[in-house]
Amino acid sequence: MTSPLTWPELEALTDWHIDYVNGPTNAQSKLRLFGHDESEIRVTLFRDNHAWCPYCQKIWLWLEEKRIPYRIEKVTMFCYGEKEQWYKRKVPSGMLPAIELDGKIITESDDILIVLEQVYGELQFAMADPRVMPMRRLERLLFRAWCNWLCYNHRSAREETFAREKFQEIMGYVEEALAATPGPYFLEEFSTADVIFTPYVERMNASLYYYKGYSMREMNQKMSDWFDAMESRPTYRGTQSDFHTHSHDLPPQMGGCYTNGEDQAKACADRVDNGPWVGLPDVTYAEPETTRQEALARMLKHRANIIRVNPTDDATIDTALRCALTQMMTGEAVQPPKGSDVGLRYLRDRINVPRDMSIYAGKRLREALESTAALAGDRPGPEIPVRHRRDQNPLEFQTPSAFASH
Ligand SMILES: N[C@@H](CCC(=O)N[C@@H](CS)C(=O)NCC(=O)O)C(=O)O
Repeated sequence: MTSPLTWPELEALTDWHIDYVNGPTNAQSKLRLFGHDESEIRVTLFRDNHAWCPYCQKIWLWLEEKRIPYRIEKVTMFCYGEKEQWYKRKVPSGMLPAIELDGKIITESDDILIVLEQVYGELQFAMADPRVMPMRRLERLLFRAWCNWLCYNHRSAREETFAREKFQEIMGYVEEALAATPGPYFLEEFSTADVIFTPYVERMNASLYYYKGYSMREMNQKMSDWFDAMESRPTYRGTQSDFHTHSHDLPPQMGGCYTNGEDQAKACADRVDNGPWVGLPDVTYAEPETTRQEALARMLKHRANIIRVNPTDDATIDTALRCALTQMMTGEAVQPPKGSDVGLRYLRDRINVPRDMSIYAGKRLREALESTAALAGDRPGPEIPVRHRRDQNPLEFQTPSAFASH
């Protein structure tokens, strides 16, 4: 094939759609009913636009597991844009997450879960249950060991090793806790304890691979079984991010993430940045058949804004994107226009999972963008900033077309 498909030809290749209101957990939903009537809604969840905030993921997952009807309002985080005035009037600190329950605002993720379980019942066990409390403490211990390893510029190899060993020591306790239950979860059954662990272990798995060359999921058998069990849940799959997204969303949120500079870390980071993405230990469930159709549908929906914000001129990137999408859908490589390598890699580096699409769809799209970019040249895209992510300001996508389906 020498020329790319046209946009209408591409449109004919996907009929991917999901039910945002009653279907599987999805980052794009603004309303969740689970078969209830809209009049039954008592809760609004305020969470960050990009699904980067770990504490928001906790509440999101809990509500999805309990199948509580709720609305979602998305708010901008400081690291990628300006906080909405309407949100500051509700929550003056601007902190996320928050819920509005029967008109009352509640902040602090643990307090939110406690209030929610008073209203809707526990997710298997109460937050204050004597079986849950030690798991909550263990999660915080692991969190601190992770921060101490990842977020400090260790000046000597000795300091770096000490931080790694401390983390591995706490991981050992986590392994023991998981081994002490009959199934793969933190308590006898899936429960609030698993929800509490989810956001940060997902971020640890990604960041330690990228910055330290340490594959948490592959090095800890029980943790690996836990991830596999979580991935069997459509709720978790809907909130699940990938290594690329977290490796680059964490630095501004954490105040910096530091590589140990080892060859292993460099190789891991190179794979996360440049592929191949399929096969990375950020997901192990079998790839659904519709992932390319999903990636295409999401691209079609946002293509006007995607083209507008791209650093390459509109006509060139328009053609180049169609080349990449044609390749993704037909398997045939199409030579993109000269000079489009930078623009294609700009987009490759800014696909966000699960904000834009599911984990495998993200991998397939990155793959198509990279293989097409490689035909045009080897120039990298503009560097991904580490102190802020204003390159991801959601205002750029807030046009009527972006909200057409809501
Ligand atoms: N202890 C709070 C922590 C919440 C928190 O740190 N939220 C961060 C995002 S992860 C936040 O809203 N920061 C303001 C911003 O980034 O805009 C909780 O558990 O809810």
